[in-house]
Amino acid sequence: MEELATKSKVTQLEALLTGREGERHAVVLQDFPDPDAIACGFAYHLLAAERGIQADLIYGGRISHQENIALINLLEIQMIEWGHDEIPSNHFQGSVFVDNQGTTSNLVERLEHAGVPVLAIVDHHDHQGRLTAPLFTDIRPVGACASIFAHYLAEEILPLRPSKPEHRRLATALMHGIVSETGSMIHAQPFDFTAAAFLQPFYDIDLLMDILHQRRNHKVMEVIRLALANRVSKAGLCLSGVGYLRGEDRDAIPQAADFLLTEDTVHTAVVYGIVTMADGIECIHGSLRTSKNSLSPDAFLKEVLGRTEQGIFYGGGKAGAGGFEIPLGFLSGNDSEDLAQLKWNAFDNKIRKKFFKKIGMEEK
Ligand SMILES: [Mn+2]
Repeated sequence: MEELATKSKVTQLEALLTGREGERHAVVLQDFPDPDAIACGFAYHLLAAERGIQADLIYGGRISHQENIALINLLEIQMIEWGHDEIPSNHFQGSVFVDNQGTTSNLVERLEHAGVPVLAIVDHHDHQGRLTAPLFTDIRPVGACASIFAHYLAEEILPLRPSKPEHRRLATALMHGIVSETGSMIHAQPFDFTAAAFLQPFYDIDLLMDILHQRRNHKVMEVIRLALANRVSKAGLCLSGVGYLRGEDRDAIPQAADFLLTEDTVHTAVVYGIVTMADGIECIHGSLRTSKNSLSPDAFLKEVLGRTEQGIFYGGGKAGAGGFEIPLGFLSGNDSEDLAQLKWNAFDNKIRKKFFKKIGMEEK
């Protein structure tokens, strides 16, 4: 079944890429790209390059996780931190969304404003309904988005050669994406295992080890300490607010959630904090991790947090993990210490109330 689906998708994707020589595409990653997204972007970059198309990997936030920095440095993957600049019209002839559907990228509105058509969406999160790509959409609930690209490669959309260094780097990136996205294959599905088996002859084991064995930096350790100190658990749900964080430290949040999930009485951990970006704009970022099979992070976060007046959900996810972003809008900005503390308390309380209410455990 999956094989047939992949074959027809590869035919469609080849048709999409034909006759586009000389074009420049924006490969849009989520604002805080993870290894799965980076690998998928790199895959699109190489298969587009083969057809004379330049594909730039762009993202609107930061890369802060030490493992991700190692990944792009060691595998020589070019990424563009777009920042707050407008996107000039005619700069890109199309956009491609990998490992996201535009709901976790602040570049979407600027791309729309510049009139850049959405050419393709390849993702493994549940349908988010924000964007449509009439020419090419491949959304499947598999363990890693990188597995989808590995299956495209197995169908020879770009025939891999072990002698080509960039092909070895691509296979290594995809393998790393699959491993990190599936909790070291524990949550992997048959589709992810066959993807990994296909990549095995091509990836570089030493490089993979180097990327995986990055140590945690001091800030991440501090956020984990805060997450431990502030955690409140009820009926297996563990919540922890870690207060204010700089944009470059934002990736400590999912790492803290991973850590809280290791407590034996916890099946679901949620860690959140107020992240301040360079221009003073603030936004609550949260990560959810669960080991409970019956809990859908996507549905759970949508029900708990709801959506904006524009109808966009604050959160979403996939099997085992999810995330949310709540912009503080008017309440953003550098405040006095007292006001900052008040603001944090208000959001912290509100978030805790909403989550505990959902599981029938109201806070006193
Ligand atoms: Mn992913």
